[in-house]
Amino acid sequence: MTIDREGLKRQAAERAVAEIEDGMVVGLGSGSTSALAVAALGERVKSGLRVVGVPTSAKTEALAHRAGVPLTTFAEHRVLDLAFDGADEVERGTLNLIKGLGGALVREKIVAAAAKRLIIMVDDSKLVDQLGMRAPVPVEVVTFGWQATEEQLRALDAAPRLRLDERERPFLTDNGNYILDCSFGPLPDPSHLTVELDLIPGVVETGLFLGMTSAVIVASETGIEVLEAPSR
Ligand code: A5P
Repeated sequence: MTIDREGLKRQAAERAVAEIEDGMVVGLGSGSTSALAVAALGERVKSGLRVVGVPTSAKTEALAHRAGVPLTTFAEHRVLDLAFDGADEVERGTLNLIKGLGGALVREKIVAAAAKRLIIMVDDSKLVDQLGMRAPVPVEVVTFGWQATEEQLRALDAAPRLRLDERERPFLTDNGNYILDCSFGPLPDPSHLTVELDLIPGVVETGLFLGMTSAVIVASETGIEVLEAPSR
């Protein structure tokens, strides 16, 4: 029997949205799971919940408008009460993440860092024993001299690939940058790698989200499990 991944994502999304309380400022993630959460939040707003959201992408902004979720910006709110988002990989134990296969990693990381609580929603296929086992690490780079940046990534054995859009042109992020998807393989020391990547000129941000997660809501065929982050 095939697993209903969409149904699992919906369950995780609804569980995350149940944590949102009246008056909260909420970071709205990007990707298919976050889209379901924005829709669920819209339903709660229609029933009287008062919240404002900070979207992590133009796509999420449009979805929030459609769902009737009022929006705000960092000009009004520098600290968010809670942010919800999906992930491409979640490392068991540490709850470190790889994010950005949807291309919104820079804004997602800014929102995650500004949130008192970051709730990640996944189905169980995203859980891994070590980051890098399934997904590449997306690295957002400025377009100027991206080939030189790529060369420096190659020197780190990243096997970088310029991300293309559906028309085979370079994929442009909401920030007007490119993404190089870097396949390092399993990452025993992602903290060290983050430092190395951040030192490369032209690198804007990476999809390694380390020590940011508060909790992960995992939906599987056996039900919902909430993994709380280890105390830091
Ligand atoms: C967007 O840039 C990503 O970080 C998404 O949060 C991630 O790709 C998960 O997406 P899905 O919810 O579509 O699996």
